[in-house]
Amino acid sequence: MSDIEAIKDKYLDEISTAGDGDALEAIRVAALGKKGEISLLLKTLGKMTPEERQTEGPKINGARQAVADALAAKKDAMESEALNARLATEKLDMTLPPPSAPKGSIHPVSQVMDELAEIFADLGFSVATGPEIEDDWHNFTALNIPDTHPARAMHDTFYFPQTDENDMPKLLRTHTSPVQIRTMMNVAKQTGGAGEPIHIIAPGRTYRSDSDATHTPMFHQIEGLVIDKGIHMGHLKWTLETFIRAFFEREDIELRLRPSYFPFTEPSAEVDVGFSVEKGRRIIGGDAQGGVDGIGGGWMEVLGSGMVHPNVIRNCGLDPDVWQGFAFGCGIDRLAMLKYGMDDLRAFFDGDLRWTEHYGFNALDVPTLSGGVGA
Ligand code: 2NL
Repeated sequence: MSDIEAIKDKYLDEISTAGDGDALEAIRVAALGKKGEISLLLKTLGKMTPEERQTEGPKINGARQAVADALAAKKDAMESEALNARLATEKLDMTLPPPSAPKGSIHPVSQVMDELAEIFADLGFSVATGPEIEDDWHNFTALNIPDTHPARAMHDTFYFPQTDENDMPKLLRTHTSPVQIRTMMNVAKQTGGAGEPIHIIAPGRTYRSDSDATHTPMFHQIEGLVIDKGIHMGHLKWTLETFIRAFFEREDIELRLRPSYFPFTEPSAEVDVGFSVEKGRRIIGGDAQGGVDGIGGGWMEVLGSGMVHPNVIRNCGLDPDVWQGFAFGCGIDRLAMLKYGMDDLRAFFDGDLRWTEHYGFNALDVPTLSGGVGA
């Protein structure tokens, strides 16, 4: 056997027993690298006689090719062996839950608004919306609020600077009532003043220049309006009772209507909800008159309401002798606090992620009546 055959066999032998990629690479460098044994042999071809070259050339080139082929084949074999080993040991368990992706949460105010929309949809109410920047007329005048009413004073209402004296003063709505005003006016317009029944709720942002532990300059309100024929206080009380019981998810909640005054309703009533005390905490519902000496129960004011003032109906272009109705209003933030147990209103609007993560709701937990609102 010639030298070149021996060299080739040596490398093929080494290749066949190489244990890993590093060993294989070392063999490649030793044989076919720049200063590799076979590379050096190839260089000797130049100094040979043509006859020698004719016999040695094919042998050396054959050896180079054989070693290169063996290296490539061994590399392939190693790789498929490694892959087979992984396939044999690694398993993907499709039944495991997927890794959790970062996700946001639904703010309690949004959750409560969705709950309210769901509860009132079941009673035949639809959701109405309108602009947050309003004018004097829709926010005050149409609602029978006289020019001298303290609610119009600068300290309560955010007014925009007036650029033109002839423009109506613009302001941030102080309640969502202008939404009902606009709805009634649209109905009057579309029916040529004849009118038709209205059952709406108007949830949304409202603004007052007020800021302390229980008041933020921006807060959320929901108002409800029913306009129909022969509507009376009994309809109002039943509707509020049904709403409050559905919202707090218990049947043993008493409502107490106290005579009150609002310019836009007559008669007007403030609505108290009965609470009881459990483990030192006030719980909506239960025996409001239980306990001893007023400890163990009581009444909490949560709503304002009344029969829509005839002037308001008339201001919107409808005939108050034909159409009557009731209306109510309450703070959404307060409802959320009472239901979900937050005690500081200001935290609602601080934007602290720790708060929203704690009190927020899963986006897939859409409130439904069948699932228990807020379940
Ligand atoms: C409260 C009192 C109330 C209304 C809002 C209303 C709206 C129209 C006509 C008549 Cl368009 N009334 N809304 C009525 C009574 C009370 O809210 O204490 N809110 C927090």
